[in-house]
Order: sequence, then C-alpha cells, then structure tokens
Amino acid sequence: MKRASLAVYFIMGTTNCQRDPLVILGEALQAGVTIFQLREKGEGALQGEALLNFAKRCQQLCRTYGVPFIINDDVALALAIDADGVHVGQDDSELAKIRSQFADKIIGVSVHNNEEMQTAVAGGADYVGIGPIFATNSKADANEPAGVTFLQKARASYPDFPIVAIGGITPERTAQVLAAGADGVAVISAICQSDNIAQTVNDFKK
Ligand code: 3NM
Repeated sequence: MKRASLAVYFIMGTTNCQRDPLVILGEALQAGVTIFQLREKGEGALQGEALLNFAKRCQQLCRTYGVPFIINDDVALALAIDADGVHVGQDDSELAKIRSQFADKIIGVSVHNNEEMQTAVAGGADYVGIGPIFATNSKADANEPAGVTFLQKARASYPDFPIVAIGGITPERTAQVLAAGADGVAVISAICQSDNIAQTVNDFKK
C-alpha cells in the first residue's frame, strides 16, 4: 500500500459517536481523511444484521470518496462485504491465514515491540499500527502510553514500511509523531468528538 494512504486514518464505531455516525463519517470523508476503519466495539455495539447494514452504509460512503474501507478484527464481516481490508491485533487469528483469505487486500496489524513487528512484516502485513503513543479513552484494554520510543526504533529498522501511529493523537501532537517516523496518524476521538470536523481534519493534514 502507499504510505501516503495512512496520512489521516479515521477510525470510528457507533459507540464513539455523540451524533449520527454516518453524518460524522460523511463529514470526515468530505474533509479528506485518507483511509477509514470501522471499529464497532464496546457496550451497545451493533451486532449481526444491524452491524452488517451499518458496515455496508459506511462502505458505500467510503466508495463515494474513493477512500479505502477497513474493518477492525471481524474477518468474517470483511469477507462478507468485500471490504478493502482488515486490521487485526495480536490476539486475533493467525496472520498467515488472514493473508490467504485476503490475497489482494489491505491487512494492518497492531504491534508494540520489535518481535511483533518482525512477525507482522514477515507474515505479509501491509502496514502496522503502533500505539498507544499517548493516553487514550477510546480503547478499554489499551496498554500504558508508550510515547514515540518504539515508533522511532521501528522506523529505523524498517525505513520504507508503512507505519501509522495511534492513541491520544490530536492535531497539536501530530508533528511530533510524524517526526518520530510515522507515515500518518490514526484517530478516533479527536475527529469523532470534534465540533468542526472539517477544521480538525484540515489541522491534521497541515
Ligand atoms: N488502538 P483515540 S489506541 C483503537 O494502542 C486504538 O493499539 C490503540 O483512539 C492501540 O484517538 C486506540 O481516541 C484508541 O485515542 C485510539
């Protein structure tokens, strides 16, 4: 995948939203986010048919804007609706199996250390996510904030590999994260909860 696609990586699920999620996604796409991940988690998360329908509507919106549509964790859902890719964590099923199911699609993997990064790269990941860089309220089981130390190491070891940073990232913190070697920032709350998504996405892009 092109490293530039990771520039402003918007992640959202219905439980992250205080307004209509599809309106929020539409505003974010209109404002120029470069990739979108549906991450439907937590209390009150959609399931079954309702999730399937919501995912299809998100996918449709992403297609309108030519933005890749990624599904978090749920490989079966990603396959069922022919999403552009999946993002998996360390607990999710084996990368080799997922790679074989998603031959030409995007696979992202969350990594936290060198060993996990090596395994992800060797296993055919298209990009890795590194975090949480800063404290986050959006992931119940997030690790302690790690700062940019591992991000810098990862970039030094893999000069050309697509890397996105995640966790507590705001427009003000973006320059620091990019300087440490990230190709882009993955963001939930700073965009979802913004009163002015166009402005916020613009600030991230700057
Ligand atoms: N993954 P916010 S942190 C989904 O560290 C997710 O792997 C993380 O949300 C990781 O931008 C995180 O609101 C939440 O902090 C990011």
